[in-house]
Amino acid sequence: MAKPKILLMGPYPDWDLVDLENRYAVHKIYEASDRHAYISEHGPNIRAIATRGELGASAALIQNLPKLEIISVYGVGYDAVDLASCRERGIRVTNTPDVLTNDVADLGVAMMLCQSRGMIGAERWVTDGSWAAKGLYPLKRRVWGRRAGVLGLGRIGFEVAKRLRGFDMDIAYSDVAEKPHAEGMTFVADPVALAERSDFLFVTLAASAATRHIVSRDVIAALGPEGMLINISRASNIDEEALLDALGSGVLGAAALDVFEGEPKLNPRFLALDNVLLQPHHASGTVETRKAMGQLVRDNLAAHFAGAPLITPVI
Ligand code: 8YV
Repeated sequence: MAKPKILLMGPYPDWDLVDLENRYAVHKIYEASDRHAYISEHGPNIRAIATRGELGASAALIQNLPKLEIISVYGVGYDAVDLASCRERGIRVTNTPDVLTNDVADLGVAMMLCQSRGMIGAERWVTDGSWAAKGLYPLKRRVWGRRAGVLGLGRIGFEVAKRLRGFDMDIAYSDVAEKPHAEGMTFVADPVALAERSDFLFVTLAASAATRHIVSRDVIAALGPEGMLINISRASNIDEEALLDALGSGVLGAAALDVFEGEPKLNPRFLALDNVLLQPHHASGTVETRKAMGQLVRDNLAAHFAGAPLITPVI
């Protein structure tokens, strides 16, 4: 029997690619110089898409794939997949929850520590000779015992909060409703009120049209000149222009960001700021987690083509 044809939206490590190429006729759209021509040629026979969380599948793409049955997302976030089109056509969607939760939480907390203690600048202070020439490194701000806010107490937000407890922090959270498992944390429904009572605000909510710019100009101003915003979710959750304005003017103290509008191309205004820590969307980027994510992508595809229940279905 002919191998099912699948479309890869972005590159995968060899430990996934070898298996994918064994099982499927793999079409790598990211290698095509003319994507429209590529889809016109191969689109009619594509039965599955494997894609990264932040790349996804638009309504226009889905429309050009009449035989599409499943989209297997390499990531927990599936905001880049047009779910309405999938629902309409009965196309299944899977993601990779749980396996990446701890690594994403680790990076969020690491960014808080790194930024608050000025570790990047401190290394430069050593390597550029400032330590020897100028003496002591400027004092930075403490983390332990301070106030943290978690915007979105899902799997990742919960793991962030669990880690913050180890720093004896006063933790509050916002979510659509109070969570039963949030012992020792204060529920604050309004994101502005949450920001007002936080020194560090973690953005950990799944992105959707409903959460777009939930971190608004008002939330950013409420966090204030001593506050730090840490984003390990999606850029769309934050009003990025407002964030850039606030970082530039000192309305907001600092930020630590793993995700950006239009990434991997950043708004150049970010590069001119000295109060932001910039990371290349790698919160899930450990060998262990990426292997587990790849395995789930492949297991979901295999289950689908074997007519078995999907492992981690979204729809
Ligand atoms: C990316 C992510 O998928 O889980 C998500 O939603 O954004 C990430 O894990 C990963 O960086 C691969 O590009």
